[in-house]
Amino acid sequence: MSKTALITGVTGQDGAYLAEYLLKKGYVVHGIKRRSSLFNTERVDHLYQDPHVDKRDFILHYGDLTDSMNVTKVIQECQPDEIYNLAAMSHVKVSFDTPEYTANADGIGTLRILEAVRLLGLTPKTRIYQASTSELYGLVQEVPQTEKTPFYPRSPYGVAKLYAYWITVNYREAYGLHASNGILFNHESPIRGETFVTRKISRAMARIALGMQDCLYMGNISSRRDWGHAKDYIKAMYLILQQDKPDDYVIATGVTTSIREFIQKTFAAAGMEIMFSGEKEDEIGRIVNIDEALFNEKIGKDYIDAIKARMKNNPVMVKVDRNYYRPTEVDLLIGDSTKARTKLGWIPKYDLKGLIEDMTTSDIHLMKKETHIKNGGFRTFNYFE
Ligand code: NDP
Ligand code: GDR
Repeated sequence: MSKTALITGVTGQDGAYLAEYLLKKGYVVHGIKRRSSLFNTERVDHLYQDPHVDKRDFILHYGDLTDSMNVTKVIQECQPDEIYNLAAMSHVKVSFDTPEYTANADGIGTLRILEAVRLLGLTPKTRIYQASTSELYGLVQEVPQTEKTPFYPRSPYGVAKLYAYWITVNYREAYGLHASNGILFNHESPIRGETFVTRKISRAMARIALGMQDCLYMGNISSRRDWGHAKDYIKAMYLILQQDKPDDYVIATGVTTSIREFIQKTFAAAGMEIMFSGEKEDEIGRIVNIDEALFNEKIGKDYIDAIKARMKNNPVMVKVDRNYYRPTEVDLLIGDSTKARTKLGWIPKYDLKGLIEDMTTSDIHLMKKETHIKNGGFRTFNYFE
């Protein structure tokens, strides 16, 4: 008998990779998608199955974590062996604009799932994974951060996730639910949301190299993150739910990098050397050197003259815009995932270089497609968020 999994947030970065991974393992995968005025399933369209086909193994349900009745109904319908609760308003900066909604979806949403499992009598059957986050550490109390490091969240998102973390622990202790937290540090990929910093940088690098964008406007580029690849991190989620006993695990690479360095590494991946000067809001990043062979290989010979002219006439490619600053910032994250590596046997395949290579290759390809569309006389759009 194949196992059944329910993934909330299946249309998101992690949900899409996890769905693909579980389907390959022979699972029947149910996912919750939100109703939207446009199709919003691009990341899982390759997994889509016609509802008229018999014996589907990938089934989408309309739903929303802010709706208890819906959450309970979907869980009752699919009777899952495993629930991966990945749905969330996941953007830290946006959570300052929508704090109440974020608390409802990210905090109480988790409670709705736990309570539904309990009330439906599924406690002995259903295991639950809660998408906890390194944002819980916020103003870090210890370096590196482990499962024992005290939390100090710094955003409405972090605070909502703090509730979700503890209610998961509480339901485990109070009712014996197999409910676990994965405290995942930042993880990225070619399908990362375009407004998160790594994807914003990777897209902008490709657009600038292809002459489609002038400048990359950034917020605080001094903060440091521990970045891994989403493909590695969804495997940790799966492993956490395969353990006999529920528990909480830090998932991280143990390497921390500043946003500034990430920009430099991303441009360098296509042969462009960026040098920074100035301070705070006056800091700028200029292109100071081009590795022609690498640029030609990654971007194409057709674009080399334009980038050389750019270096001569208008070398500033990165500027700071304080609108991207956050009211309270998380300055430094670096995780110690020894527990996950020893107990789960989790070993990530990607390092930062591999991650950047994967993201930039994909975004260069995507932006070249956009140049073809533009050259064909059609309009293309860019969103500066
Ligand atoms: P995404 O933002 O890519 O995906 C979030 C998903 O949640 C989307 O499918 C989104 O739907 C859905 N969603 C949002 N609000 C609701 C709601 N009210 N009801 C139902 N579904 C909703 O996030 P990631 O894939 O990057 O992250 C997955 C989870 O892991 C999130 O909970 C995030 O907070 C957490 N996390 C992520 C980390 C990371 O670095 N990526 C690190 C640590 C934790 P739609 O597509 O319609 O917007
Ligand atoms: P984060 O990711 O807040 O860590 O949350 P994000 O990529 O948004 O920011 C990382 C750091 O970059 C700085 N930054 C900018 N960020 C964005 N988005 N845009 C900018 O222009 C910019 N300039 C500088 C930020 O200030 C921050 O310091 C992510 C999300 O996936 C959460 O859901 C998840 O829980 C955590 O990672 C772990």
